Amino acid sequence: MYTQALNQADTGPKVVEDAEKLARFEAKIDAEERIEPNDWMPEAYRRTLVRQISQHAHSEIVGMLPEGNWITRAPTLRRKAALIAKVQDEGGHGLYLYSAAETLGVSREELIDQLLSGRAKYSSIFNYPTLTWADIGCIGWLVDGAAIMNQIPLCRTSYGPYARAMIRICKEESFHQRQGYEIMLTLCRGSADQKAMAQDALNRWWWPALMMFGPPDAQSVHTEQSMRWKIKRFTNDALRQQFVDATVPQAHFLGLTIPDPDLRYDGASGHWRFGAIDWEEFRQVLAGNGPCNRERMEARRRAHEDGAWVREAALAHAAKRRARAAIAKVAAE
Ligand code: FAQ
Repeated sequence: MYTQALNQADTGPKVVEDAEKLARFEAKIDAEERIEPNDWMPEAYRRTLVRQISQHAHSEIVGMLPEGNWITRAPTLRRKAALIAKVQDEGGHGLYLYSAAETLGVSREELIDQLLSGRAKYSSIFNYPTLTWADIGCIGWLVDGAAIMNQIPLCRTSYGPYARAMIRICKEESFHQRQGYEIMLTLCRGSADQKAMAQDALNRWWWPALMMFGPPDAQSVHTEQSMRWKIKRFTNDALRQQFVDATVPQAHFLGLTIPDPDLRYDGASGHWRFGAIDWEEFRQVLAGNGPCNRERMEARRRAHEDGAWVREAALAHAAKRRARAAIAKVAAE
């Protein structure tokens, strides 16, 4: 497969050794075995994983902001407790994912620096504002719903630490999705104003949720290679379709209208066919021009600066412990 990429004419010992390593790596992938941190892997595989896992981690951390905005305004104590737990879970997901990325030889500092300097991406969805309480319902229902659709297959991704991290993350995302749907259900069974608020939130979150799955397959730079390496198990378009098929009946149950005049059920294929996505809006959000890009990055930079004393204190504590251990060792000798 990828071995063909090596220069066939060059048969020096290094090249032969690399070809053997590559063949062993490919055989493992083909046999559905996991690649572990100490296994040899092609540099491009390592880079792809660092990119995807770290962007995923950044998304979880930046993703805490839109909902964090509503913790003080949750309508009941029960809603507040659930929302705090959800936002904490997202912080936890970010930390597992940074740890998984670190097993690939990149440091946490480097990854955070990539985010704060604007060199690393995070999910487009978190650049939209949360204007009403119904937006919190929509984030759980649609954003976590889309995240689950994308992430369940990642439990079988070929890199061991990433796959294992995803198992717990998906269990928690499932709780998140249900709490969001339950908020929507409560609003839709409430007053006419509450139902209108739920519809308005759906109108604003529907299309950005579809964009979460990434560009169409024909324009996706990484899908083909990532599918061959079994990092990704499904293409962006396939997952987007699965999400639409699962979500449209849920909207109908709520009595809400999906804001897409072209949406129609195709009985022959069993799929809900949807209208054209505004990819220009997606490009703009990725370029930093979404409604909240600047605000989100500013909040993360401020949090990083505010946390500097914690990092410094932890390092000073670790240095003291090391010094004490060194003195105790000398005294014991
Ligand atoms: N936003 O060639 P592809 C969550 C970039 S977690 C921004 O198709 P790939 C939990 C892509 O990085 C949500 N950028 O790329 C939660 C690439 O740019 P690059 C995050 C995007 O990697 C819920 C370029 O476009 N989930 O929601 C987006 O094969 C509620 C070309 O794209 C994950 O990260 C986008 N939407 O496929 C938290 C899951 N889409 O790197 C709080 C893991 C694409 O070359 C509240 N990641 N790009 O500069 C993946 O499955 C994949 O990375 C995709 C993209 C599917 C996101």
